Amino acid sequence: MKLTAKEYIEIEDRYGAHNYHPLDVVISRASGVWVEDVDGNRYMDFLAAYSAVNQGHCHPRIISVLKDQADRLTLTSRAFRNDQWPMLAREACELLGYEMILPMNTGAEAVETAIKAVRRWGYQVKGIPSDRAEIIACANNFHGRTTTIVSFSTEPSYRENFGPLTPGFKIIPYNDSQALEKAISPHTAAFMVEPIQGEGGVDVPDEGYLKKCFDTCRTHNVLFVADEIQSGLGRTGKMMACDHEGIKPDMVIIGKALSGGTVPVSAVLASKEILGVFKPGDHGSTYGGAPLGAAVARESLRVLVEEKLVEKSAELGEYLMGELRKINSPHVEKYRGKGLWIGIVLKQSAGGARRFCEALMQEGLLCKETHVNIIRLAPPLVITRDELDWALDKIRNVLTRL
Ligand code: IF1
Repeated sequence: MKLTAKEYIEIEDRYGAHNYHPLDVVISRASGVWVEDVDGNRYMDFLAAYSAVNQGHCHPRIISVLKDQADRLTLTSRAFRNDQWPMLAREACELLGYEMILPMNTGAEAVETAIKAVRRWGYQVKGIPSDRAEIIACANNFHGRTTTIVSFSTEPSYRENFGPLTPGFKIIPYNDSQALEKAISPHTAAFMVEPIQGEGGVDVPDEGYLKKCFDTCRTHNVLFVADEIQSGLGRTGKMMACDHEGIKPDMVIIGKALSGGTVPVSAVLASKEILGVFKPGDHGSTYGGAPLGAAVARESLRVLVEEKLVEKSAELGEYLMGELRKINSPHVEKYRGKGLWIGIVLKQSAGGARRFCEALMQEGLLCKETHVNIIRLAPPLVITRDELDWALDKIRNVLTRL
């Protein structure tokens, strides 16, 4: 039964918990960079579901594999084996250059997996006294919403009244490699960092920051763990954001675009020494490594590579940044980002980013504010130059007219 947007919104607000404050657009279909609402209005998606649809909405090749696998085999549990997970395991390890991979579903589950792995590595390999392992994370991080992960969030609303919180985490300022050097102790198992902070407002650290942290971790036998759930898989113009600094993390966490916006698939990749800490039965999940997700993830990675989406992100991202920087707007403090991932930092006098996102929605462009005064731009990597020019017109319009 087809309802009006207003009716959908009323029903959602009546029955759905209000853990979000979404824009009032009710989307019913999508393809590529375009989405359509229930009233037939078309919008260009400049959020890409927080980089989960890098391959574009409903990519034909990915959907076709999803349908085909769904008709054949969706779930075996890991009590038995299946013919999709081993192939994804090999293809992902070869593509990203790791010995071993552990599959999960959501990003948070993969981050939790990483926490368990580095702690156990700390006790069993590094020799940290039992229950004393520490993990260092950065202020303004975002790594997920579980109670353990929010235990090291610095965003009050993500953690208050969710206690008692999990101990064993130390917070240092982002983009300060000296702070890492000072924070490391003999009990430090790992340093977990987003190569670019997404929720932090597409906060790009100084050139060399990640390399310095990586070297410091090496010196002190601390694992360098990169959360590339949002920054990875082409978003910044490299396959992994850490590639910009030529470093290979001891452990990398991926998710979102790994399954091209269909079913949740996430994973942790590392050496045999690190992932070898898990013995049969120590860890897992019902859908982790399921054939449906594995088949879709295999195709999502193939599309990324064969359609050269990483190169496109670099080339079109550079073009986008160049064009944005030509806009003479009284509201913009600065633009920052890498590849097709850009944050427009507005001045305090601009009155917050939400009203700009609402104005952009009126112009047919969907994007999301973060941290009050930052507009986040992250279109699917399949965007064409013409579509980018269309979006630039809207952005130019709003940034100069509002
Ligand atoms: C929300 C943003 C928030 C992530 C990184 C792990 C996860 C995420 C670097 C967890 C997820 C999503 C979650 C969603 C909004 C969005 C988000 F950063 F992308 F903008 F919240 F901060 N590491 N980010 O970005 O992955 O469990 O969600 O699969 O929770 O509001 P997940």
